[in-house]
Amino acid sequence: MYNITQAQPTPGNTKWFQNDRFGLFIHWGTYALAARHEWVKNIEAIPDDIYDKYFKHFDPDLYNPDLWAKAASDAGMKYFVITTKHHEGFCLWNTDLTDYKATNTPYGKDVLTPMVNAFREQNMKVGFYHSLLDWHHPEYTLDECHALKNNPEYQEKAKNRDLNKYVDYLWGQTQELLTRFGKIDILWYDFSIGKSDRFAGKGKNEWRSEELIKFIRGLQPEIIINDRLEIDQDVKTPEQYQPREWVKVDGKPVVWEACQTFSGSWGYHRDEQTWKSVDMLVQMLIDTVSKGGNLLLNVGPTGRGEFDERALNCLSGMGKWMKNHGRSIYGCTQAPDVFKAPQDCRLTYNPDKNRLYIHMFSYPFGGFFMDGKEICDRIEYAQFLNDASEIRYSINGETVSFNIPVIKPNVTVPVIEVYLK
Ligand code: FHN
Repeated sequence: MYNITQAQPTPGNTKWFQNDRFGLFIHWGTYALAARHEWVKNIEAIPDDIYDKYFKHFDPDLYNPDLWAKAASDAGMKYFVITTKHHEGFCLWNTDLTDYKATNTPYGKDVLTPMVNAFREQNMKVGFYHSLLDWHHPEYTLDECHALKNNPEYQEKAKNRDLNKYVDYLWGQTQELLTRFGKIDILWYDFSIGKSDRFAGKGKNEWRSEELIKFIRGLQPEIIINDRLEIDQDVKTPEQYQPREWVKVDGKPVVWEACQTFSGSWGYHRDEQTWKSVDMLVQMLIDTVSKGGNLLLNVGPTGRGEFDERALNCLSGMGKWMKNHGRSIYGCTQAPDVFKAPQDCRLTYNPDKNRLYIHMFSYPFGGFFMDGKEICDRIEYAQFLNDASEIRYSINGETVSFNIPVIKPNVTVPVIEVYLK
């Protein structure tokens, strides 16, 4: 039908990924008890023996991953990515390779297996985030991002470490994660560090990324791997901003996923107030898909094992919109260039159904127009997506004039679904 922009082919299976568009990121670890950002150990340069209090009090007695998965599914999310281990080194599963794990806390149980099962119950794909950084491992060397890089005692303790022993650990835990939990759809490593005046960097040579990627694909051939091993793989991962256009590598469009927080912190942050409105979140999702991308939105669960009220409100607000508008997101992508978005609108397009979706970020008074020969030639029928109520229109020259009601439909972002000839 149309020559639409397509992402470059990928080694992993990104077909479902580019269809599903919308996922949940979860950052959960000992930092949830500090409740003031997942980088708290770094921000406050907390020595291990003091930071240990969070390990010793990790007891999420209200943890019920079925509730998490239901909230995500009801929000319209189709996959999730969980921090199996974040930078502080704490592991959510019963790994054989360290004692710094959930099973050794007062909670005493593996929290990863029930989580994977709960999200699969909701027919959601499974992604594992895994930190390359590790501020707890005895062989992890100091670098520009290390929590204790300025701690003289720790500098002394860390000076003869062998990073290769840590990288062997990284490989070993990767093997555990990719062989103990069934089919894993996404592996989300995080992140490689540039060289600084004081410290060496950690990148593809240190992680042994090329061999690691081969190893991973040998274990899970379809898996999607992100770009943070310092070798581009299946998906680019812009973070905490909205790209202005389809993300490109060497001038060619690629599969991309923006990861964003609801508030200013990935980990649970009790006192952080910069929570995005549902309007803003819905517009971010639409804007992302209008540029051919995915959106991975993050929740930081509490130390009791719950999504807090603020997160649940965001998820349910998005779910309310997605319930009636999901078909302008799923299976959709950037619209063909021949269609020009009306003012304050974003377009998405479903190539299989040949339908165009006009997302109205502001609601005009008295008239709504779309210019261009193509829309005039190809429009066959139009309706509000939320209630399938017809939107009548007239064509004058090369402009379609939509006859929209004065009162905006009671939805976050009204969408006009245009059937094309
Ligand atoms: O340092 C992490 C941060 O805590 C968070 O996990 C984000 C999520 O993409 N990644 C790193 C910052 O880029």
